[in-house]
Amino acid sequence: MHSEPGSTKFQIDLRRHLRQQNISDNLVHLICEIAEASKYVINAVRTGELGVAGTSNLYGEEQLALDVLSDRIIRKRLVHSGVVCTIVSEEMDEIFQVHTDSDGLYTVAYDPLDGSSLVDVNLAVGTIVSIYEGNDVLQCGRNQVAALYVLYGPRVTFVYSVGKGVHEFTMNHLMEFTLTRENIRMQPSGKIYSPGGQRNLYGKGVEKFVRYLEAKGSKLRYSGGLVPDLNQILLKGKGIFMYPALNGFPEGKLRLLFELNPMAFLMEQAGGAATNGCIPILDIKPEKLDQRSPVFIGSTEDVGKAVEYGNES
Ligand code: AFP
Repeated sequence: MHSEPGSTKFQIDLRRHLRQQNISDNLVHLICEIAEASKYVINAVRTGELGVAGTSNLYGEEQLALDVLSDRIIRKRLVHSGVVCTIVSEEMDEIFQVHTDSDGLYTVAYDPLDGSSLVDVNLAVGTIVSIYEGNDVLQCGRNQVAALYVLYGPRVTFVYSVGKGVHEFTMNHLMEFTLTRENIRMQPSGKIYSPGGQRNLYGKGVEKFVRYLEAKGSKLRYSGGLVPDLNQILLKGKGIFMYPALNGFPEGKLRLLFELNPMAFLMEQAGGAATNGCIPILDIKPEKLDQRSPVFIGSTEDVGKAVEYGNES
């Protein structure tokens, strides 16, 4: 079980916790720099200009001013960290090479403000980050050395894993991240489901899976923001999020490099599962930066059922 707030672990700050994970000083520094950058993103989310930027992202989608501002904040921090060789962002059209030599340095893939279109209706949004060694941006997600997200909700939380469990930090009144949950664990099944995409475009198998979930008493919880929706399942320790293949959209919507690989890494580290319906998300070999994939992610038994139903003819 993970530790509850109020225990002695409550006072551990992020840098101290990272140092206990037996990882490189460069990786400790990099993750702390991302945490620092998130404090400026918070300010942008809370007070920044809303509206469109007049540009489009890697996927050809219209960018909001907040997308561009958040991306610039994080990228600048990564470049000046001194430990990043390569950067890819959902909001940038191409790979950003910081150093040609990758020895001891990291590649960072990130979505600076996932769900940004929810800010103007005051719903929670987040930053999602994937970290790899070396400068190959198309590695399988299983190669990640770290994954994390920052959730800008009623509280600001920072959830990370470096392959040794999943841990949550909460920002205090001094804007410091202190440990609030350690070694977050998933139960094998749950009664929350988070179904993305238009229901009328679901395949027959997925439709039957949703009816199975409703028959077992699962409740629908869906905000349209991947970070808060998955954070709810992770922190409650049960349930399933899905954004399946849709009729006409066989790859679904969610982005492999910037959303699914980091979230799948965290979920597997918490004892959950993440699949595209056939193989684990983390085993998909990316072919292109803007690759999308269907996803079922959460409690192992629920994900297993999704695969069973999905494979029904
Ligand atoms: P944006 O970052 O373009 O707002 O998309 C957010 C997202 O990728 C992810 O956060 C949600 O889970 C998903 O889209 C919601 O998609 P639908 O609006 O189609 O349900």
